[in-house]
Amino acid sequence: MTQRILLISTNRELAPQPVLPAGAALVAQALQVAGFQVRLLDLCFEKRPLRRIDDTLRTFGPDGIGISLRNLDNCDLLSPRSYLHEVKEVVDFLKSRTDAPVLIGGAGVSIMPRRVLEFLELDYAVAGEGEAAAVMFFQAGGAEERSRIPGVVCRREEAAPEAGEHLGRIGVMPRLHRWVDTKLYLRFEPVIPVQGKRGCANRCLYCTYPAIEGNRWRCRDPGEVAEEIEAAMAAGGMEFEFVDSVFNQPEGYMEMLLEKIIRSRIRARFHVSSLSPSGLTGSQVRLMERAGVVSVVITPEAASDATLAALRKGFTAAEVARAAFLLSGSGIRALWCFLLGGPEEDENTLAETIAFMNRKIPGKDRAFITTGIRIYPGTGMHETALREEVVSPAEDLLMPAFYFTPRLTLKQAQKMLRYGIEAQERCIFPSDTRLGPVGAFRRLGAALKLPTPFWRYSSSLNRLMQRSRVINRSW
Ligand code: B12
Ligand code: SF4
Repeated sequence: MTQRILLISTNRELAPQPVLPAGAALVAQALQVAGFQVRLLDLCFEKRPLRRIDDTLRTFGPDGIGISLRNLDNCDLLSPRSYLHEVKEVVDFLKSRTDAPVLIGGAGVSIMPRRVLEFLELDYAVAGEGEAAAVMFFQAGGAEERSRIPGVVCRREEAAPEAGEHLGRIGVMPRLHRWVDTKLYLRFEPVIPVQGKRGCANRCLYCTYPAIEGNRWRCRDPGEVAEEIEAAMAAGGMEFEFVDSVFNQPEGYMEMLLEKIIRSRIRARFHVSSLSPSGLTGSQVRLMERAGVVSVVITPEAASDATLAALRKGFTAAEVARAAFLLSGSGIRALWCFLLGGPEEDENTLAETIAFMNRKIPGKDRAFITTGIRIYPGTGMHETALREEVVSPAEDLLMPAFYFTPRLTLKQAQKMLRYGIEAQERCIFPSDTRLGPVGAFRRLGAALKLPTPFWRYSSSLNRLMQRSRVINRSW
């Protein structure tokens, strides 16, 4: 008899926008291709999630359960929130209703699989990508076989697992619309995620991506990516966001992908969730425009050489300025991301970054400013935080823990941002994205088919919210 597998996507975060559970859908598809009968239960918009789970367990009767955990927390030093307690409720409820084996995976799990298993009192997790591991797990005969699957971490076994599968190519063709009610998400911004590659070969001080996706680039065949986009367009999608760790690396891949899109005559709007200023050229910017890229999130994190070096970003403030120059001459809108308060940050470095925001970011662009850096185990940031006694070796870091430079106080930094940045309304802070009017505006924008990305309207929205005192930036 065919085994039935229920996959549950637990992410219910709506800020800065609800995100389609692309990872859970890929795992669902891989299981189906392997011959399982699969159902994906997406809890994002469920009013009574436990009741929905209960109903599904009764009607579907799964033989195995997969839980997808995308976010551990919101990474916000000023207003931290962990999602783990609500996931624990789901896990406890499942345990009270079924004995089916449970496997948990997702980006949040990959960052610290053993700690997640201990907190949730589960036995098996996948660290890294889940397509192959989930299939092998649910095909396995028993506990011993399960604990030998590459990428599977077993709570009861001390030994570290073999490295995750980190497949050379994605292997399964993503078909999000078959698994998820995409319309519910597109009400907030009509953009569908697409992955051109996995992994990142860089070594930035604080970053978890190599733990999640592997530490080398693994690019998909551009033809396969184009085919995925065409299939999503046939199902009604018109806008796509590349969610690659770094869109313009490794060298040459972005060009191959965009040229394929142009040759295939795909006429869609594209967004990029992470563009590096490193080595960006004018011809790359022009190619992006030709292929239909309308917005990029660019991630310099700082515009001071001392901070960039401490964060091990691998590029200089001059390269950041050059990227600003190139993008300002294009029709592409950029959201500039800054991560303030890292090692070496002081009044001078912060002043340099603020000067960059004032002088180099063009009026069409916005700045997304995060203060403080989430500390994750195994990263250089963790080593620094231990050395500087910001955290103790006993802290497991499962709940949000942050680094903020000892050379500045938070109040000082906030004051500098408040009085130093000239165009306050062009800045977005993480807490702004959680405000009620932002969600309402997103829905209105999608209903009226306003041009994307919706963060381009943040200045007007900020002014409105300041006036009606929904936000108060007096700090
Ligand atoms: C792109 C991105 C965004 C974009 C999303 C755009 C979009 N249209 O989708 C934006 C900017 C909106 C965003 C926002 C946020 N993000 Co984000 N995001 C990412 C990023 C770079 C890629 C995610 C992605 O789509 N991957 C592609 C899919 C296919 O991969 P996947 O989901 O990981 O799935 C694979 C595996 O995890 C596994 N898997 C998944 N589910 C399951 C289930 C089972 C059973 C198994 C076995 C395996 C498995 O198999 C899948 C296929 O191989 C990741 C970092 C990263 N490299 O993963 C951060 C990341 C997921 N985000 C993170 C966070 C924190 C957030 C925010 C909370 C930040 C904030 N405060 O605003 C919000 C939350 C938004 C929300 N509503 O949930 C964190 C989560 C970890 C943590 N610290 O808690 C990450 C890991 C980055 C980080 N800081 O380390 N994000
Ligand atoms: S911050 Fe970006 S470039 Fe640096 S290691 Fe992480 S994904 Fe790679």
